[in-house]
Amino acid sequence: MSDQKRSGVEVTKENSRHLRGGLVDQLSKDTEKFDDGEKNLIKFHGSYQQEDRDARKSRRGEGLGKFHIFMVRCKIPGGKMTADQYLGMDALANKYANGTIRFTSRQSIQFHGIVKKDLKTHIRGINDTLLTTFGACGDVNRNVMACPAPQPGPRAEIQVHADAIAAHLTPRTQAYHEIWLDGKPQPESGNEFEPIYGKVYLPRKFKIGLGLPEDNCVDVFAQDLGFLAYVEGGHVAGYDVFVGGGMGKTHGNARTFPFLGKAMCYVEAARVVEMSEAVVKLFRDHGDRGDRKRARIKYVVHDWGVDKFREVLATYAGPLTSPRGLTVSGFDLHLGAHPMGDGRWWYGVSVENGRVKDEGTRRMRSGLRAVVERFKPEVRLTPMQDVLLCGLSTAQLAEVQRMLDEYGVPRPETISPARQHSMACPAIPTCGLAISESERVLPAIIDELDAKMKELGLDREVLGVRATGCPNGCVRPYQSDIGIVGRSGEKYVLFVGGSVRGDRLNYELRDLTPRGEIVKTLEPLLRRFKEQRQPNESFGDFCARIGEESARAT
Ligand code: SRM
Ligand code: SF4
Repeated sequence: MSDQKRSGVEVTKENSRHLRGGLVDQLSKDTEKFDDGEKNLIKFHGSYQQEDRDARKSRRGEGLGKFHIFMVRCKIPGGKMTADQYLGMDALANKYANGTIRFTSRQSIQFHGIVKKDLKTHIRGINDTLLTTFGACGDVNRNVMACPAPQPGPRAEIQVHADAIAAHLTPRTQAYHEIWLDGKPQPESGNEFEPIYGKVYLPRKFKIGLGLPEDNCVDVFAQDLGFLAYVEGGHVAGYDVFVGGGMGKTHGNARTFPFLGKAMCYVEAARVVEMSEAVVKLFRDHGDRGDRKRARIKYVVHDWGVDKFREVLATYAGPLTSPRGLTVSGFDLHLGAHPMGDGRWWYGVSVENGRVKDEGTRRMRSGLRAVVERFKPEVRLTPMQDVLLCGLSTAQLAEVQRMLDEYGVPRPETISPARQHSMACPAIPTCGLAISESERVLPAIIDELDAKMKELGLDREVLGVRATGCPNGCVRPYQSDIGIVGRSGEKYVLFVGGSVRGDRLNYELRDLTPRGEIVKTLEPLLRRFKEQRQPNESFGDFCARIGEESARAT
């Protein structure tokens, strides 16, 4: 492809000497931000240059420019970490970040509000706990998701596969080590061999998740590459392989759209890493390197169709076996107390929108810190931005519950199903792409929705509500029962008709819905659901059954 057709980021990557660029030099300078090229390169290292959007107006009034801050994201396959690693993250949140920890929709941790002079120390601090930020963002394979429930058998095997895929797809460049961990440049620095990615890495981000048919908590169909386990004799024998899932779209650009992964083949468990490499290489060679808005593998699948995609995939992976036709039947939040199968327990704590903070009497951050310090449980982050405390004895479980009560952390059974199943992205104040509020307004929308559901006698209904501040879809809103997507300031696009199973896209109910009218707009449909639902039918299934036109006319 000629330089004219390649996006600017492609040129930056190619000239970066395997992701180094001028990062060492610019880190040593007393500036608040990076130049444009390096601003793109730090993403590969797990950080985004952002602006404190709350401060924008007052700074402008004072004649000041943007206040630059940095987001740092870890890469934690399957969200699995030790107690000490969690405590390390907790300590860093105060030292250099804004005093909160943010659990993400891909089972990881983000920090916000770090200033440039602290960035290196912060990233080094994460590495001191043996976690990393390398490849958490950027045009490489991102955090690999896996069902976090700590159970022997298939789930434990899925975690092993997730770890193996993550390790295999980690870039080989030593740049990260040299820049953030004070590794000395080696003679081969900048000329390393990247056997999977090559010199310009991938056209865009790439995401992998592994799930189970009875529990699609990782949203397999939203992944660029999703593996759905086929279990035989209590073990994962292999996976149906889905390619092309993705959520992002741009308002008003019909060439961009959310898409669910398509079943391409079946692969034995022993070949899951090989298959991942094959799909990644296909994307490397055939993804769009000119238009970053269309540079996802979902558009390759969409534009080629499944048959051609399979044909080309076979040239990378060898002859393909037909998929087994696995479908998803369930979804689990993994909250509350559950036996691990070996006499111990895990306790799942619901964290509203993944934000771990102390606020008034609800001291989530202190409460989690106290129980993790005392009992040293293994910590698992979930794809729903929640946390599981694992390996507790029966006595410890009771004590954990008692302590969390003391810190004002609500027990899962006291939280409405709609709130438990809700997610929001950070949006304003940190995300530069946000058009509308999300994390800061969803709790109040859920309050209103809960009240309405109660009035209608529907308050025990499982209802997935996902809100984002723009159409990029960071909490996967286009598969949920109710999707709320930022459109313009106080106005949102309202979607209905998905499912917590994640196996169907929802549809637009109403564009430009003022925030204050979201629940009012849903009310007639909720009433109709109550009257006309079929036995055990969920709200999303009901909306899908009656269809778009009928729903809009309600
Ligand atoms: Fe995302 C960009 C936050 C999961 C699709 N996402 C961003 C950025 C980095 C904004 C930016 O580019 O400047 C956001 C940082 C906000 C902030 O202040 O922290 C951001 N995305 C998040 C997180 C933190 C949302 C959350 O509430 O948890 C999630 C971090 C996951 C992680 O740990 O790796 C997050 N983002 C997702 C997901 C869900 C998933 O992967 O399962 C999606 C939809 C799936 C997909 O990729 O299609 C998603 N994020 C996007 C997109 C749209 C990409 C596209 O194909 O068009 C963007 C925009 C972009 O890349 O240019 C984006
Ligand atoms: Fe930002 Fe949009 Fe993602 Fe929300 S959905 S975090 S507003 S990019």
